[in-house]
Amino acid sequence: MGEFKRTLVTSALPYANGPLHIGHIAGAYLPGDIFVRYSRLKGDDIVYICGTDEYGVPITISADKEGKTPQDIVDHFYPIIKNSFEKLGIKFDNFSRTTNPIHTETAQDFFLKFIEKDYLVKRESEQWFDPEKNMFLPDRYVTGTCPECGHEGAKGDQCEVCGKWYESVDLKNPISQLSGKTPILRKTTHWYMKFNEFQESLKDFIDTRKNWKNNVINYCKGWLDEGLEERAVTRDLDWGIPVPLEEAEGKKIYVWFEAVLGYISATKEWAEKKGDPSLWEKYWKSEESRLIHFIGKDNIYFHALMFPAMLMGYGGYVLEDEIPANEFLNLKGSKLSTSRDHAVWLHEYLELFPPDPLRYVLAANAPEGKDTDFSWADFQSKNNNELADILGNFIHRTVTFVHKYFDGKVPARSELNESDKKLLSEIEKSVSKTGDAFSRFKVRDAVKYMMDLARAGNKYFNENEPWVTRKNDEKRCATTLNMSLQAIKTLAVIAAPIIPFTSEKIWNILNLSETLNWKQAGVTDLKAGHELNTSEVLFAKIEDEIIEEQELKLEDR
Ligand code: B3M
Ligand code: ZN
Repeated sequence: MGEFKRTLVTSALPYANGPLHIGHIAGAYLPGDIFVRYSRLKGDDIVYICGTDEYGVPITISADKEGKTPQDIVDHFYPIIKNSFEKLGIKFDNFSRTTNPIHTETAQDFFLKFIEKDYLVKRESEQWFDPEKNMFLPDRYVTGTCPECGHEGAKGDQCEVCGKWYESVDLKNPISQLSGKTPILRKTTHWYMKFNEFQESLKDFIDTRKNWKNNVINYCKGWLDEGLEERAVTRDLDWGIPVPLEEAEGKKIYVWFEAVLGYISATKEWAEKKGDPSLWEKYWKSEESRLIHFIGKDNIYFHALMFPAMLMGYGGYVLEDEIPANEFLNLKGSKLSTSRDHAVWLHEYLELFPPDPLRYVLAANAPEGKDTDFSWADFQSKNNNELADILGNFIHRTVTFVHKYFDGKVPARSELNESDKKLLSEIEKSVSKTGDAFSRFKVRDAVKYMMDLARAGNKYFNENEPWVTRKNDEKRCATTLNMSLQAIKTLAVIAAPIIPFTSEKIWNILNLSETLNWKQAGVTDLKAGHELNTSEVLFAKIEDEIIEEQELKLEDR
């Protein structure tokens, strides 16, 4: 990490208008959590921030549909979302809410600062209005044809297909989501952010982000080439953070303008909870601090252009060092959809299965370079054939052997043969390779390198046949088991960011006094005579009927 002393990691703030599904997890949360866990294991100074996004049209539309208030909606989903993250082991240092007062203060402060610095300008313009419902139709209250790529049924604020963020008045063939009719244009006043003034600084910013993924760089360059434009950052809406100006009665701050600031307010809240209210500034206002956003590809514009412009505009803030944006995870070949209920819901999964198999499967199949696909059949096969048959089996056979024939104590190591030495080198290699992959956000590679060590362990065990040498070469047998246990120790560490619950179990079986940490990876120092705890089943196989039930459930929807 070089020049940085500390790191602040964020994952996109999920809208509190529904539960989480596996698509959310694969894109913005699991990759973030894996990186943060790896960094924590190394002892880095790192803070992981998230929270629910509770304002804006996505929330009011859900409320309209359910006949509830927006407040009811967000109060209902906040604990559900928080609880699902916890159960899956996505471990934030603070999981906040954008309806908390500290966030209102932060957002209004930014707004006023931009007025003061003349980055916000008041303008009268025409906006879509639904005469039947007698209201303006901000953002997703209208759909239409994307002015950029021609996608039909594009949302009013942003196109899901090309990622473009536009003014909803630019949509072709607009339809009101409230009445289903064509809206009319009516005059209203809004405050516009002069994003065009950030064109050059953003270009320099993007040009100096050398390690960014191609997808992020390419999107940004495309938008910069088109030229940035002034954008309205207020809305005619009841639900939202009030524009802090007397003349702006009833106007609210646009949800994207304030939601990204939720990262800052959630860090402030974290610092307050720690009893050191100014601590947040060490992470946000220091060049020694590294800022990383984990997001899905649909949020690139807001994190790679809009938010940096806001941070530059305010002044004194650190800018993003990395934005590892992921592509999408599909479900059996088609896009996950909340409205069509085409999803595997996290809270439902967690009622039936332990967290680690899902973490493993989503990490092995992370949509890093392209969209990937989830299927229950693949889930079953990765659980049964990889986690249970390779990783679980290697650990279980080794530990039960030691309990059966060596009284549960680490057998002594004597002279090493070629095969032992090869295993030692596999252990070493796995540490540098997984470490490198984790630090570069390559969770697919990390999974593979971790599993390669488990495979090598099984192969080593088979080739050395301790069940034979037990009878004719006791020293060789003891060495084989000793070496296998050393490999297991390293496996526990390098697997921890991916499958933390299982790693803890393995660590517990090894009965080590130190807490699990990265320095222990590759250290083959389990002493002869050290007593192990008993083994337990690490991964239960999943039967066909269980998978069929899940498949049916999807089809029924
Ligand atoms: N809630 C959008 C989304 O879920 C939004 C992310 C905000 S991150 C500051 O795609
Ligand atoms: Zn488009």
